[in-house]
Amino acid sequence: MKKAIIFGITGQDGSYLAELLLKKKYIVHGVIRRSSSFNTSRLNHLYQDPHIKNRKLILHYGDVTDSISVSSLIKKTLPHEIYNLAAQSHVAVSFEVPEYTANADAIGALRILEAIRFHGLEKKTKFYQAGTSEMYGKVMQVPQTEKTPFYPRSPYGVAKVYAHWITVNYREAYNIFACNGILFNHESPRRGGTFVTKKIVNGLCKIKLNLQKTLYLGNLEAKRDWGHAKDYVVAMWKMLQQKKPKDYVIATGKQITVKKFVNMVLNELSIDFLWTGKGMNTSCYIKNSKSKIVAIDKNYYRPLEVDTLLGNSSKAKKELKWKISYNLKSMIKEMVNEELNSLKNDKKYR
Ligand code: NAP
Ligand code: F7E
Repeated sequence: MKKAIIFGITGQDGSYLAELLLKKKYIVHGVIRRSSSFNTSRLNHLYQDPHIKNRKLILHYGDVTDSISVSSLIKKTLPHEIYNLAAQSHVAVSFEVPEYTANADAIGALRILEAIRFHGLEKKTKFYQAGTSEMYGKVMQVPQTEKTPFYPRSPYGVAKVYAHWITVNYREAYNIFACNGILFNHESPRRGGTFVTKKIVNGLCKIKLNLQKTLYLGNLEAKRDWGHAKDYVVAMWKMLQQKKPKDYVIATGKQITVKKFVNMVLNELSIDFLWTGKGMNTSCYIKNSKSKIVAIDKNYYRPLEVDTLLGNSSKAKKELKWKISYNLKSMIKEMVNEELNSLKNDKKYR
């Protein structure tokens, strides 16, 4: 029976990956951080009581900024596969907490790789590093491939470039089966509330249900290549099942602006709308009314922006036989439906 350990199991991707691996009959060890409030809501449906014999999902406290906890967890579990999804993953927040972001997102990867080497697990344990399109930043080529040079534009992007290269370095120096997934933005109903897609879906659903008047956003002109997290975790697993460890771009190959994403959500909610103004003065109204439903707040602009991202995942399609099952429309439909249901069931609003 295969054993995997997921650092970052409580996050969006961690929860989908845990589901996938449990379905494939893995024993899944998940690393969670101690928190004063529960941080396991995305895992509730998978949770198994510690008193159950032969349980398949086992949670451990740990933190990728704490070498000893990383090392002892790896020694204790002796996993066949390690997925490093742990990160301070918010780009805007990385400008506010750059040092912590570097510690967790850059050195975190090194700590795991060093533990594999230190415990002599180079031949047994495969490693996946959660890389990101943010490493391309100010893009040097369109669309971006595995060969496109990096030009990160945030402390988050810079930290992830270190994690990328240290993964390549340990692969080449110690023959560890280590892969970098270079994943473009991926979303789902489980996306954290401060990322733009979830924030838009949540805000506009509340407006639809008369629970909120206006949604405040930042730069509406940024273009992103948005896919569904459920499809993207399949690619992570596939990378570790290949004969040779390699790096892969995972993307849809389509991009739209944040503004167009807003339009698609409004259409899904059957709200007729009209945009007015430009730049900071852009607003969106319910058609033929004075209800301003979207406005700009300059606080949501970043010190530096990544203007456009578009991925080419031909290599993953060919070598991993990786396929996408969602398109943007079906993903938005799922996000909107789940949001409306959860708002309607939320005691706060009943
Ligand atoms: P997410 O929802 O923010 O989840 C991040 C996970 O990392 C959470 O479980 C979080 O724990 C954990 N974590 C944070 N700091 C940690 C630390 N010091 N030690 C241990 N765990 C820590 O992110 P996601 O969207 O699932 O993304 C997963 C990974 O892929 C991240 O590394 C992200 O940077 C990367 N990535 C994401 C995207 C995307 O579009 N989603 C694209 C490319 C790459 P808590 O729950 O306690 O906060
Ligand atoms: O922003 C703009 C913002 O925070 C997308 C992370 O998963 O994907 C994610 O990073 C765009 C940016 O994602 C708001 O300026 C406008 O241009 O949803 P986001 P991100 O920065 O692309 C990459 C691949 C990762 O690896 C990261 O971990 O939307 N935007 N108005 C806004 N963004 C936010 N958050 N909030 C706004 O109000």
